[in-house]
Amino acid sequence: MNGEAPVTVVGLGEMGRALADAFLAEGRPVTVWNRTAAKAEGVVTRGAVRAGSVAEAVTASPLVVVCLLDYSAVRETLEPVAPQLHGRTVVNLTNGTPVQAGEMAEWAAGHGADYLDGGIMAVPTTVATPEAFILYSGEQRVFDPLRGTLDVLGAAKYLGAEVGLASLYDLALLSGLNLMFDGFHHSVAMATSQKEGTAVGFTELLVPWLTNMAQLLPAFAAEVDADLDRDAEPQLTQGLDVQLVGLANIMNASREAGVSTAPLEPSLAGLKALLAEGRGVWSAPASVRQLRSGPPVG
Ligand code: FVH
Repeated sequence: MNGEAPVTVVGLGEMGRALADAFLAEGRPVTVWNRTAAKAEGVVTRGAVRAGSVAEAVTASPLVVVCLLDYSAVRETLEPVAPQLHGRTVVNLTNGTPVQAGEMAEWAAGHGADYLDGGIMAVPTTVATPEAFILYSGEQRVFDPLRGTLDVLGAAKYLGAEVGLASLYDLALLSGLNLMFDGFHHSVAMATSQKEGTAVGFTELLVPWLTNMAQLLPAFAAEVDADLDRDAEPQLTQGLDVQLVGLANIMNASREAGVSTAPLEPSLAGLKALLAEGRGVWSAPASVRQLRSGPPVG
């Protein structure tokens, strides 16, 4: 596909508009459709063509990029135009689960369309900047010719043919982010429980602390891989007794400060489960194994 190949963007929410703008900025012919037509006004002013219907939108380009609220919205939008998708490629950047991605890929294949699933690791303001990257999965023969086009939105990272991989990694990355924010909220609640404490002053200490600690993650990750591959003995360990005393101190200090310990309860349950397995030390592989084998909650 060359630099002038047209592209259709279905969905002009915050993210869809950013995607359409990125293609427009590259000088590419862009056709757009959104359920609420008024949201197309800005991108149309900047050069996009507003399609009068979904059918008109998908037939305007060989590549149809979809970014809607969820997969139900995607199905609701694309099902009526399934025949028109034949011979085209759908790149679905809507947030969803690996199972939903698999079902969508099967549905697309059943209608003669190629399909890639994607996970956007960016916010609308960082689309098309060096900060943005987007995960893709699906058949490599579909991804390879589109890499240059998709790179316009943010570095295109191809994860493999298993179509659920992009959403799995997307959601796993978001899980890391959510838990980091939970930690931020809890630690700020503790630090600001004294009248001397300010969130800004505390965060000046938290950011370098977390940044330094994050440097350890690749070494932990290598031990997790070695454990999964060949049951290797981890070297990066700490006594469970030390961990439990440390966590009890954090929780007691939270209570003393009138701050909920709820965000810390899963950590406590994890350490207790390792103890129940007869382990004397904490290690990243043991914690990951334990989470992978634990009963699903909720
Ligand atoms: N915004 C972000 O920072 C994140 C970054 C990472 C990726 N996410 C995912 O991107 C998808 C879209 O998110 P968004 O930010 O564009 O969301 P909204 O601005 O709320 O726009 C939602 C669009 O979905 C359309 N829509 C909703 N329901 C339907 C439906 N039943 N049929 C057709 N279209 C539907 C909505 O249309 P309208 O309300 O304007 O008519 C918007 O186009 C999402 O998966 C994020 O998780 C964004």
